Amino acid sequence: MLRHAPETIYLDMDENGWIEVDQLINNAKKYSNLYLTFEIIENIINTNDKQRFTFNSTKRKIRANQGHSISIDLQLESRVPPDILFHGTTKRFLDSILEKGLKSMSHQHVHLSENEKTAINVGKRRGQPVVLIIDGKKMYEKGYEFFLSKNKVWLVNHVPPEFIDI
Ligand code: HQG
Repeated sequence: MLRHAPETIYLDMDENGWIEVDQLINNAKKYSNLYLTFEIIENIINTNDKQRFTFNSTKRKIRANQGHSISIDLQLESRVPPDILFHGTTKRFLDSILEKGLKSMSHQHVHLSENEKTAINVGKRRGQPVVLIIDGKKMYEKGYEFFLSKNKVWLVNHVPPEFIDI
């Protein structure tokens, strides 16, 4: 609901992905039978394994840190990426990726990580994992923009094949 389909429970998401916590609590109960309280939400934010969500400074609003499929502006500043980044995928996508590059597919961005372990886990979700090594340094030098989400996922719009190694 915070990343893909806020309309399913009639959430008013602003252009930066924020939703009023009170509305989330009320609408979750009314339209989805999901029981939430402020304490439950706070607990999720603090303990979520990938730190997917965050409060604004007043704790009256909540949003996902990244991973949206809907078009919102996280207002991230572009950053200098590490020289090497990783992307986890699976074998059956390889031919297409090596031909067309990494595309954002169902998400707003291509998701990259600083460590290989994360990429292995991401790839495992889809079958036998394959880890792609991305030349962040060369991409940056060529003018590609990189963003770092609050939960440390590197985001980029596209990775052309010439920057990808297996
Ligand atoms: C692949 C989860 C064919 C790409 C994870 C991936 C992640 C191509 C899939 C986060 C392609 C897209 C994102 C091309 C890319 N041809 N296949 N040209 N370009 N692909 O779900 O990175 O739990 O949109 O390799 O842990 O798998 O939701 O991206 O396999 O961090 O927080 O197409 O989602 O995080 O899949 O996953 P996705 P992803 P959360």
